[in-house]
Amino acid sequence: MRPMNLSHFRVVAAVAAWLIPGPGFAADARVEWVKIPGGSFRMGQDNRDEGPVHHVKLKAFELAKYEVTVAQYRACVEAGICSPVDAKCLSASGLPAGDEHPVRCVDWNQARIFSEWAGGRLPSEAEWEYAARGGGKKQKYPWGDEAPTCAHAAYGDPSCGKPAVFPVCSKPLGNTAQGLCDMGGNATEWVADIYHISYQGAPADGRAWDSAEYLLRGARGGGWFERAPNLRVSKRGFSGERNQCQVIGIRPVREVGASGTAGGVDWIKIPGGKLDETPVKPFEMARAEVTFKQYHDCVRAGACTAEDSSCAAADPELKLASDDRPVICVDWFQAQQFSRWAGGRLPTDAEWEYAARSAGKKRLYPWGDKEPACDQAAFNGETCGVMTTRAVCSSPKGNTEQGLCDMAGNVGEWVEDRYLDPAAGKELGSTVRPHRGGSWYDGNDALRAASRDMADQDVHNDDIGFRPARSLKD
Ligand SMILES: [Ca+2]
Ligand SMILES: [Ca+2]
Repeated sequence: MRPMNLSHFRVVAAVAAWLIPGPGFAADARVEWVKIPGGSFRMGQDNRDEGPVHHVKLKAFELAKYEVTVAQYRACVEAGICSPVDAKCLSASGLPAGDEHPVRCVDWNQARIFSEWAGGRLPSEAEWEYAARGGGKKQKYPWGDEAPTCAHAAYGDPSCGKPAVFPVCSKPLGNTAQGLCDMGGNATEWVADIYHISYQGAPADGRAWDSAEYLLRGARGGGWFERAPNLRVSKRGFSGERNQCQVIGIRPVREVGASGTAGGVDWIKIPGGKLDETPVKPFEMARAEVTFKQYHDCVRAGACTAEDSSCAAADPELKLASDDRPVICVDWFQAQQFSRWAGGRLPTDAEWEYAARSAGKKRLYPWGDKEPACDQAAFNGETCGVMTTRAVCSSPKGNTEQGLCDMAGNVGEWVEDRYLDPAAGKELGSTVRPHRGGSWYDGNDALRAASRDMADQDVHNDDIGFRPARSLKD
């Protein structure tokens, strides 16, 4: 491990019994996705920050039917992925916060992390407005042009009583043509974009606008306390990225066919067996670490967020950011995004080690017990020359018996599980993840199949990448 990140430290361990099952992802999130057909539309209106009106063309996407509820968010906290909401903020002013009410008091990063856990991401501002217009229609409110009433939206009109949040989808008259609830009012909704004071220079392809003008993030749809004009589909709001306020909640988006077979992954079947005493079912694993080229295909498809390019380019003479080399500087969530886009998931810690030991054999390294040679792995070997990554699968003498490349060295690989403290036999922290196999920066010991390193799930490091796995259908 490179010494650049103090949140990392090495623990070498070989006991698989500490493993706990990975989080259940979308199954626990129970998001109801609504398909929004692609098209082009005129975004905004010529009024202060809502202009200039401009053309945006979008691919089809899927948006959550309703704002993320208190119960959905709690499932993410219980899975160890999301950080808890400030309960005082949620119940401030006597606002209700039952299971079916929209979660609020989440900052932008909490919203992003929930969305990724649910198999999606935060919508771009363009996607949000296109969806609020019932698929890009020229209309004033999510339901059409009719002025808002208490039956259309949870909002702050005095005739509707004391302003309050409602259980999601309580105002079906206000649904969009595709059936999205509460796009006007109830919780305001974070979007992915950095807020800009006009649309001058905004992307025309529906992507989030993420260049910095101010460090504010967009939030759309008005809210439970707002007057009627602020429910209009073009109305823009914003807040500080770290602000947890009583108003703003979450609605995730995902790519259509997010569980497809994209990514050009070469899947290798790994037969079932035992890792020491732990049974391992047959599964498939990517032959190679995911490359920069593969990862950038996912970014272009809008299914992955870009790697940290400043991290990847920190040592330009090492050429780490080459197309055919393993992608680095991606956090655990990005590794998950790509894996889902490719029709898989991250391997469990047990699957990874089982595969590295050529289907569970008792051996130190993928090839046996001999110490690594320079033609078996990209690693910190004394006689191997400049330390850097190699094109994936260019050290075939180091392959496993099933043909997996670079399970020792090149880049360390994120796995799905949380990290358990070997001494205490319990979680080290809900945000710490193992990564396996050692890297171009490590010596022999870290390359052992049983060696386990760890990092916070948010870090982007120049020696951590990943490879996906997928379950075999019965
Ligand atoms: Ca809303
Ligand atoms: Ca590796």
